[in-house]
Amino acid sequence: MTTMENPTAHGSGNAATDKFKSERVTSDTSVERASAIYQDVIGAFADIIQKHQVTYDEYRVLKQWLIDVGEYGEWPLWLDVFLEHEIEKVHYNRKGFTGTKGSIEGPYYVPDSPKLPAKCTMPMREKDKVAPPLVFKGQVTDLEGNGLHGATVELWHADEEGFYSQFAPGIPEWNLRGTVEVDENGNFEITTLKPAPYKIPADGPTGWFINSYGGHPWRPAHLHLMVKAPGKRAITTQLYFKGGEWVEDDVATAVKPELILDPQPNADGIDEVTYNFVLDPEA
Ligand code: MBD
Ligand code: FE
Repeated sequence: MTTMENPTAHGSGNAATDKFKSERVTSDTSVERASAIYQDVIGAFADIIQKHQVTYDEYRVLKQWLIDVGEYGEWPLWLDVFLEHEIEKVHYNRKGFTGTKGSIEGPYYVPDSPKLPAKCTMPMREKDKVAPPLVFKGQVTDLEGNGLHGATVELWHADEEGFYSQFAPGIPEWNLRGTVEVDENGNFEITTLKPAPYKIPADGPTGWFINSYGGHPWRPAHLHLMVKAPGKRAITTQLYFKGGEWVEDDVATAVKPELILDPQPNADGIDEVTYNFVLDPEA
């Protein structure tokens, strides 16, 4: 069923593809490196085809499916769910971070979200308030624990139905998105809501792919963050909720134990959690 309430795979896929295409991406990969990667990729395909004795029918289904993923605009979704975590691992290891752990960006980041003061409430609709409120506070510091004046905490997350603004119809543009400017000591205190788990659209090729191998389409409830400060390495990460559904079995393989929050009721009875972000110096 397609209604204004129910975003389609086509709709969210095409929105993510259009957003991605609006950036111009390049890489300075050498011919030698491209050749080495090419040979290994084709070699891995050859091994898989021989190991499983892949048939012509299966080959044609693959060809059709690849075409469908493109037509539904689902390459950002499929790639970020099934491959980005491995790229993120390389990024983290190669750069030797010792600060806060990163996690995947996913397909739904939008830059330049509205600026919010250090103590703020995320933009949300009245109807979003059926979700449990969450006070999310902390400090952005360097490796020595000094608060970082001038840092920003960009936060974006799904609503109580698991939908992201700008990628599902009928949601205000910057709903549950903001760029929080920390105070002079690096502190922030954000009131938001606890998002619902995210279900990959079942009516598109990524959903068909998951069904084909008997998998599930769920990501645990999560907050997306990008934390930046002058002279520091920016981090892209996600935070999860202890004991939440799918935390142990994320379809996108993006949960790390260091990134699991355990909010507790504060004096007002509202779930509250402190999480500090530690940024490495710029390379
Ligand atoms: C999401 O919300 C997400 O964070 C990722 C990585 C993939 C699909 C949807
Ligand atoms: Fe997400």
